Amino acid sequence: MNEKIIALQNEITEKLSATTDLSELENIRVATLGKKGSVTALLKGMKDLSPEERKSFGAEVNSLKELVTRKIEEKIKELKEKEIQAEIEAMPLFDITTPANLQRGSYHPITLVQRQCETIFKSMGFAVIDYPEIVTDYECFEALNIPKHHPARDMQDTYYLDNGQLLKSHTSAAQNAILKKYGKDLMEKGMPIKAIFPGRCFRNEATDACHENTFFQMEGVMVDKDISISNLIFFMKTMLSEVFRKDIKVRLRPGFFPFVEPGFELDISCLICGGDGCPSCKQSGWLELCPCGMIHPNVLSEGGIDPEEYTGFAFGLGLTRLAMMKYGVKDIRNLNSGSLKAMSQFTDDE
Ligand code: FA5
Repeated sequence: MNEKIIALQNEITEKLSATTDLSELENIRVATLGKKGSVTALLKGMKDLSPEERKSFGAEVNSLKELVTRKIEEKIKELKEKEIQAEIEAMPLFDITTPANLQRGSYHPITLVQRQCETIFKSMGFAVIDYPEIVTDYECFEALNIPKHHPARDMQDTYYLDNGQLLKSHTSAAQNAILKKYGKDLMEKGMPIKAIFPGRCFRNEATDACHENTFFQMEGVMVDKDISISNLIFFMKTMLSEVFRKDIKVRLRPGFFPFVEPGFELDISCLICGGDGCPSCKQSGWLELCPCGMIHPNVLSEGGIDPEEYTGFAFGLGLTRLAMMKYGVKDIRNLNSGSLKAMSQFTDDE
């Protein structure tokens, strides 16, 4: 190998290994491979050599150029990695003794009343059952004594899927499946069906201070021999007195629902205006809260239960409205606002 080339290679290798920063490395690159660099100068000087010398000298200079290029690339990688490592090391360490400055989360007011109602009903022997939000026309209407084209369907327009299923417009949609699933077994054992099933409901309707298109209900059913309206009234009274823990005015009036007979509307005197009338109660002083009634014999039969032998009650508590009344939320739409600031002010008072 040409001595000049060997000397230059040693000199460059030494400089490269001594380099500790990227800008210095760039200077070496320019001084060797740049236009006026030492390796480039050797290549340029080849024109003065004889053709024989040029061949072997040219091959040696080219391999020197390749070697220097490779070493520079390796050095760039090495220095960049060192730079990142230094940055990481310079970062402050986590101080685990620093007190956490996190905002605590909170339950949504609807979750709070739902849990409270579940506790109340569980303590009275009711099971809590979860049910899907997407149901069939049969579950939501036909099994509930509301055949196709029945005018009662107009009261509950909802959202339909392409496959004919729908978003349930009321939690009553779970009644038939629950009667079928648990009825026979419990009846054979001489035990009542006692279940509540809270869930989200959907209705295609205009919103106002007390109507949302997405809201929560909690259905309840009890079926056994000799169940009567007095049982229904007892459970409604117990639930309301436990939830509000103060005297509230309620009224029971006849109400029509094809799946109960007789049917009632249970209204609560508006706790926002004290019964004087305001937008929260549509100026009536009363808010429809929990329609209920004795399960219609057709609904019991459709659920596989003999209406000659058994009777039962059902109710459909408006959980979202209950949260409004309990927490003094004037407009139901605030409950779906997703505002953490607004919702975090409510706490479980149990
Ligand atoms: C029903 O949904 C019946 N399934 C209730 C029922 C069950 C009756 C069992 C008899 C036996 P209604 O459409 O009235 O009924 O709704 C029941 C309750 O849900 C209302 O009293 C109200 O508190 C609440 N609710 C109904 N629509 C809305 C809405 N758009 N926004 C908020 N709450 C609503």
